[in-house]
Amino acid sequence: MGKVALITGITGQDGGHLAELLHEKNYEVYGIIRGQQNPRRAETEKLLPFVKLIEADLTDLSSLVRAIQLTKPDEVYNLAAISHVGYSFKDPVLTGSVTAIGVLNMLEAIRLNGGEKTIKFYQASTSEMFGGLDYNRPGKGYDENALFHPRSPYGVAKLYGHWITKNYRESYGIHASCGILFNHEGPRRGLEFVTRKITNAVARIHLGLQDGIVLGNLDPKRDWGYAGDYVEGMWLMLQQEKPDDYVLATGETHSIGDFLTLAFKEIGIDDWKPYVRQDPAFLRPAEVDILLGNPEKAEKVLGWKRKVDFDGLVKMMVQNDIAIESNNKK
Ligand code: NDP
Ligand code: GDR
Repeated sequence: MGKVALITGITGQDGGHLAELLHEKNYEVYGIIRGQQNPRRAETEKLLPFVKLIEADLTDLSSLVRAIQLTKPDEVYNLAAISHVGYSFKDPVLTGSVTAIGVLNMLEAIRLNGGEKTIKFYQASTSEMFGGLDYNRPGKGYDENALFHPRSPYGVAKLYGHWITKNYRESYGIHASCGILFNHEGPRRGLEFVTRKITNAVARIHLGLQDGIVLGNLDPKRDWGYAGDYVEGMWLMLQQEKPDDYVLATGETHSIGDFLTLAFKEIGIDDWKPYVRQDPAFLRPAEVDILLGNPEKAEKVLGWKRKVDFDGLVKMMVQNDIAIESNNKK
C-alpha cells in the first residue's frame, strides 16, 4: 500500500473528487463523516467504496484526536466546512465553530498526537477571503499577496482558518499549505449553489418537468473552474518540499447571466429571460460582486493547469443533469 490520506468533508463535492484521485495514486483513503445518521452516507459508500469512513465532527476535538490515532495519516486534507456563503449569514455562530475553530481543532489533533513533523496538512482556503471590494487589478486578478476583505461570516471564518494554518506552520514547523481556491463546480456540486441550481433547472425545463427558475442577484461575476482539475492542485501542494499558499483559478470571470446564456443555449433556448424570476429571498446582506484569480504561482511552481474551460464546464453540468433527470422521470 502507498501513503495514507485522511479527508474531512468526504461527503462533499471536493471530497469525492479528491478521494478518487488519491485512490488512483494508490493511497489508502480515510474519510471523516459526521452525524449519527448522515443522510449522505449511503450515497458516499456507493460512490467511493474504497474509502474507509471514520465518524468524527470538526467541532469535537476528541473525535479528531481519535481519527488521527486510528488512521495514522501521511496527509490530512481539511475540506469540511459550512461552505454556503448565504447560509453562513443565517447560522453565523455555527459557521464560526465549524469553518474557523474546526480548522484549529484539526491542527491541534495533529499536534497533540505528535504529528506536526510527520503529517502534511491541506487547508481549504477560499477566494471569498478577498471579498471583491478592492478589485483593482484588471487583467491580473487576485494573487496570494492581495488584500483580504471578507464579506460574509463564511469568509471571515475561512480567514481565521487560513491564518491559524499559517500560524501552525510558523510556530510548530508543520508542513501545512493553504489552497486559495476560486469557485469550482461540476456535476457533483450541491444543488444549493447557483451553477448547479441553474443546470438542474435547465435540464428540468428541457424535459418539461419545471417552468422556470427563481434566483437572487444575477450581476455578480465569478472565476468558475472544474472541481476535478482543482483537487489535483490540492495534492500537488502537499507533494512540495516546502509548505506554501497557492491560488487556484482560471484567470477568467463570468457573470451569472453569462452562465445562464450558455446553459440555456445547451437546450436550444437563446433568450433565458422569460424563464428566470428574481426573489429578494436569495439576496445576501453583503455581496461579493466580482472575483477573478491569478493562478500564475501555482502554474509556475506546481505545474498546475486547469483543463476544463467555462463552456466545457457548463455543457458538462447541463448534460449530466439531463441524464439524471431523464432517469428520474422513467
Ligand atoms: P461541500 O459543501 O460540498 O462539502 C462540505 C463538507 O463539509 C461536507 O462533506 C459536510 O459533511 C462537511 N461538514 C460540514 N460540517 C461538518 C462538521 N461539523 N464536521 C465534519 N464535517 C462537516 O463543499 P465543497 O466540496 O464544495 O468544498 C470543500 C471545501 O473547500 C470547503 O471547505 C469549502 O468551503 C472550500 N472551498 C470550496 C470552493 C468551491 O468552489 N467548491 C472554493 C473555495 C473553497 P455533511 O455531509 O455532514 O454535511
Ligand atoms: P459562492 O457560490 O457564494 O461564490 O461560494 P454560490 O453559487 O452560492 O453563489 C454565487 C453567486 O451567485 C449569486 N446567486 C445565487 N446563489 C445561490 N446559491 N442561489 C441563488 O439562487 C442565487 N442567485 C444568485 C450569489 O449571490 C453569489 O453572488 C462558493 C462556495 O463554494 C464557497 O464555499 C466557496 O468558498 C466560494 O464559492 C469560492
